[in-house]
Amino acid sequence: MLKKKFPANFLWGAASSSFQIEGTQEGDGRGPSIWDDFCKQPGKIIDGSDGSKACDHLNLWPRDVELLSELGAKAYRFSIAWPRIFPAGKGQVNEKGFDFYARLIDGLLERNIAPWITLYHWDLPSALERKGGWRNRDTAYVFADYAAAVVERFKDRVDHWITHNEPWCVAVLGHRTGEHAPGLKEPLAALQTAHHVLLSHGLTMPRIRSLAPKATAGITLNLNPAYPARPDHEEDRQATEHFDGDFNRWYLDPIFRASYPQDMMDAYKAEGVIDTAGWDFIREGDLKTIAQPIDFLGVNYYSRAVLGDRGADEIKAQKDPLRYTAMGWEVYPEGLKDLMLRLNREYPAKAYYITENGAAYTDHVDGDGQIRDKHRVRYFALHAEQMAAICAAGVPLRGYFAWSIMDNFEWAHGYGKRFGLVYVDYATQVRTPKASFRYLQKVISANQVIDEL
Ligand code: IFM
Repeated sequence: MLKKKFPANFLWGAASSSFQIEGTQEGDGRGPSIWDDFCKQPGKIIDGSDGSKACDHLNLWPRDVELLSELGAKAYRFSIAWPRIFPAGKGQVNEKGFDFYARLIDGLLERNIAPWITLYHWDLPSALERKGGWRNRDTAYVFADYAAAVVERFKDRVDHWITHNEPWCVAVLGHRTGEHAPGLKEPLAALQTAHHVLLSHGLTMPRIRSLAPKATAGITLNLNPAYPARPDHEEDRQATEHFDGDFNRWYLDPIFRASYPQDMMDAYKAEGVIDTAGWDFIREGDLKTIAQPIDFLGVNYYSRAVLGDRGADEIKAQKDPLRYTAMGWEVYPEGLKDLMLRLNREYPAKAYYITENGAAYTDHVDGDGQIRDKHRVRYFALHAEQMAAICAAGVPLRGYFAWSIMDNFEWAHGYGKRFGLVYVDYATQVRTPKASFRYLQKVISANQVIDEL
């Protein structure tokens, strides 16, 4: 039997990110970001949409704070849009940007909701992209200055900082597969980006420490436990090891061990990713900088990866919402436990937080206006059960942020994939809590897993 109660101080919250919800109205002084540019390129966003309106959170934030409060959230994880603070990435400050976040932070504090700020959730100022973006080492230093300016401004009110969200996505989706901004398909650029993003994390940590000595700070990684489809096949086992190296260890090792995994360095070289300049972009001392002590590791968990041929039945199962979400991601709550036990063993941290977890499903608004998203309820219930077991196993898992407080702009998928606890009618901007919102509300208030409603 799984133990179903959560520890007394378990932190419950919900998450979002700037570009996905704010809206980028002209006239507010915000500069363009790589995502504004990317959305303008034909064919990049499935439904041809962009972030100009999104959830209009820039204006409707008081309602969103009310919803967080109604949910019972003790914390809200959101990101600051870098180009809203520094429209050109550095130099001139946009005070209106600071004012917006100050209002939001104060609104949260009035309701006893702790702000957890992510400093980078992908909206790089376009001006910096023109100088090479994350391929350019200078960006790491410019990021640390931007981050320090934000921490300096809000250190009296904000005690929790996350430097980056999901460096893998920034590096690989943005620079290797081209699915995300800036849309490059250059494997070497992806490795350079990963390194400079991690370096910027390492440069920023001591800045946070000296500006806000009492604050806690860390980084969020998206991690996917990997499994061979056929454990008795050597090729599946090898593919699993490679996936784990590329997706998980490439980020965990530098942060926790001050080194890149040697097997992956060899693999990238063998695959021809590394050119004649070799690993020049990794300079002496960088890894020591990256491996700054962190107060917590943020973990974004959605699914697992299975490497090798899983057979025709599994392909059919992809249509079954009990098995796969609308993103085509397998519902595999056990993976969360496998992952957290492994992290605790191999990459021990003072604390872990699940900084994202959730599911996209096609929602229907019933005749009575309700959204009975039973598959999402089930998804949360199954993951909550695993979390209770993870805590009971002694892993210092201290909190959980559901992704996402509301439906929003799901990057290259546009507005078609809904992850929200709250349904957003994009035409009217009316917000309606879904059944999953009510479910999580009960879990939070009881601080224990509740059987599905
Ligand atoms: O919407 C994203 C979020 O921005 C980063 N993590 C995964 C979510 C779902 O794809």
